[in-house]
Amino acid sequence: MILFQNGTLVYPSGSRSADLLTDGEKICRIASHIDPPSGCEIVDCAGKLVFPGFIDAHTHFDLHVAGTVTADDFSSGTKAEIAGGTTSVIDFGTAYPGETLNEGLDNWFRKAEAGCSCDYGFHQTITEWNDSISAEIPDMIERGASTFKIYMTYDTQIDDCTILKVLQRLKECGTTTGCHCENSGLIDALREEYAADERRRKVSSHYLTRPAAAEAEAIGRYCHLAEVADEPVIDVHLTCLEGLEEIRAARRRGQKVYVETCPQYLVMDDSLYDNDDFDEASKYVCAPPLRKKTDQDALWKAMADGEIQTVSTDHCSFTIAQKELGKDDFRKIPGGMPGAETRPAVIYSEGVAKGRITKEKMCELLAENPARLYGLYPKKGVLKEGADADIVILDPAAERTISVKTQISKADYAPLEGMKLKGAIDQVYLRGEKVAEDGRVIKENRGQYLKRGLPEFF
Ligand code: DUC
Ligand code: ZN
Ligand code: ZN
Repeated sequence: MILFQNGTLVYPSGSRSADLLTDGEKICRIASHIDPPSGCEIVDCAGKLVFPGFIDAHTHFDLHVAGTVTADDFSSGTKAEIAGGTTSVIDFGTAYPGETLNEGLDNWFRKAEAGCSCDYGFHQTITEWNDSISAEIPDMIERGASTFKIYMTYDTQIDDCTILKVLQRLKECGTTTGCHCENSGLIDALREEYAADERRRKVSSHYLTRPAAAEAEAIGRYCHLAEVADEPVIDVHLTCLEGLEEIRAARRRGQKVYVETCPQYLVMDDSLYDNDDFDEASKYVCAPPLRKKTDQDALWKAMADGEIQTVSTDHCSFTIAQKELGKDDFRKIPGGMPGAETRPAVIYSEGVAKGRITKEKMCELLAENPARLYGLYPKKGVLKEGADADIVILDPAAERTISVKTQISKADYAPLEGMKLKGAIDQVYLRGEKVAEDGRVIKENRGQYLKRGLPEFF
């Protein structure tokens, strides 16, 4: 048993000073004062914030992209996550064209055999549609990969006709899907135009060929398809005000649209691409791309106002050498960046410590909402009797500086190198066991598979 004494326990509805007792893998009691049972270990949390373990519902570990594979597999990716306070991840399994959904999921289970240091689950990506794939949706739910992913761009994209059929089928099965929303045709046309001119094959063309309009149009279309299917949907990695306006319009029509954003869209902007040093500028290539400071402000406000439900990483890491695959042509730069170990600390420092959101809102965005939306609640996402004892102790008085030197991710750069953070993730417990302290993993490979239930449409 472990007794966490004198901490401030954080809940979306408000925080409370209380003691928390664990028994094995579970939280067994929460009260304003708990007398230590004999032989129990005591953790003094005075002056600290006690959060439920954070959930990262958007990772790409061991993913093949642009002729290469992400720097992080499940082993290094989940170590990075747990070190930073994330106790559960949901990665995007993919059934590529020609594969059954079951084969795609089997493949992701094999990837996770690399060893997981936090608990892990899968969404399943649908890249084609026919009667037999439709018939496999209940299998995915039965196997715990109960939510899905679709793309409106990349070679994994499906067209509008297919999206509608997918949404109708998922509605029948009581679940939903996230969607990568970007207008593929618009982007392809601009990429061809820019690439035709050798002087415009540089990194900055990446963001200029993926404008906010491409994202907003796709979000609007996705929402309208969902309106026809009468299906709640999830927009992953929202980056911009224009896209948010489309979501507001859908909600005014009475639709349920859940929105995720990521730290990179909150603290970095597109001026980072306007750098003649290829290695520097290409670090930030991801899709959708970084936007403007005005978009960052709109996203922070939307988080505070409850218009955004979750903050995940979209962790998709590459080394500088891998980014150099696109040295002569921006279209060949593998898209994505690392963020697994910094997400909670960055959201605390840039969000809570700067007064943009409350700590209670942070708890909602990084723990309770993803747990509810992705079928993990109340096992995960909340400090409650009977819940898993996934506990993160955050020291608001500590200060840290982000550096690649202490990074666990195999990306050999930190996008936020040198950023000074107020507050630090002090200790991390996974199902009652201390697994990380002060950014270091002290127990590896303790992660278990999360067989998730159906989403809760709150
Ligand atoms: N965007 C990226 O930048 N990388 C991986 C997938 C995605 O949608
Ligand atoms: Zn995406
Ligand atoms: Zn992604």
